[in-house]
Amino acid sequence: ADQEYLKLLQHILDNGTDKSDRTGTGTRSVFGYQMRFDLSKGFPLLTTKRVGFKTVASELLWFIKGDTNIRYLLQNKNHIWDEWAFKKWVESDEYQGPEMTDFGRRAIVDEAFNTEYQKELASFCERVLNDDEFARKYGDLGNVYGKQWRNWTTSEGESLDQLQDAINQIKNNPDSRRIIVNAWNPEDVIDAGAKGSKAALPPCHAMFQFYVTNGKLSCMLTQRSGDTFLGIPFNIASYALLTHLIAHECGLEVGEFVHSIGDAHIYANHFEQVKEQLARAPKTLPTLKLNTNKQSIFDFELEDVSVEGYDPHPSIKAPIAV
Ligand code: THF
Repeated sequence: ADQEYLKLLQHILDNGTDKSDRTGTGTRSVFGYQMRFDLSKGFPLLTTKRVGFKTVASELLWFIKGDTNIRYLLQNKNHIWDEWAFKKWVESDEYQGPEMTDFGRRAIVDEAFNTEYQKELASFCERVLNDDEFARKYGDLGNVYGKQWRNWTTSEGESLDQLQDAINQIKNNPDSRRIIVNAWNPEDVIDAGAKGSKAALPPCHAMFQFYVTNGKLSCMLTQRSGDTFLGIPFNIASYALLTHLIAHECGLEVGEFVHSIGDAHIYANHFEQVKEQLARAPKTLPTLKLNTNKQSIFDFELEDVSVEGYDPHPSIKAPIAV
């Protein structure tokens, strides 16, 4: 798995074009890239840097529950979505604290501001954890993944459970070429991130499709935009875990995870980290352990999933672009 991923990093460094972006950080990027991971050869959690499996798993279980409020993530010490909820809070009329405009970029370049920002962000997380009313209002990211997967609202006001439908199709009509879950809802995406919008940001992993052959379940993800150093390792592990969970429920073995990316980029402030990772030798992949007393993916909790034999190189820190 590492080889396939390292090849993408090298490909972007060698062939990408330097391009400005929404966050003002600057990226090097390529357009249109596909990776394949044979899930029967080990669980694709990168070994050339440590990737937090519990963080991947709690995020995925949060999507599967149909939850869009970061409170569940915080309860599981998962902080990868904090900035997006925090952004809604500091842009609201109710916010009275220090000026936080453009906090993501300023936190990186201004040490004094960063101290103030970290303090403000920590107290925001405390409030989401402890204040129900506040959490309802400001912990929610709106119509993001969990909502679209489990509770897509139709033009008639009905609710669709795309994930349950996909599982039903895998069980009952496995040759189907229509086993798709779509997170890209044009109506919600059009002004995503703007003040008062229905979604905090448009989905990066926009749609996925399942394929069954020879008793094996494969999954292909179509991702519009990929933060190759920070996000992609999470996305690979997340969809690999999802494929395992659904295969388990449906009594299938795992096949391949195919990862298609539109704009695959490396942020300019990740170049040093990427070079460090490229110099490392891949190790043996871990194996995934699922609690076999559970059947339905909707019953799985964090303690029901783990990896065995994970002995990666150390983690490599990098700033996230917001
Ligand atoms: N925005 C950007 N710029 N990149 C992304 O990958 C991204 N995501 C989600 C939404 N917006 C995005 C959030 N996913 C980390 C990993 C995934 C994230 C956000 C942050 C991260 O910082 N990882 C660190 C430490 C994580 C930890 O706490 O264990 C790492 O070293 O991997 C794409 O889905």
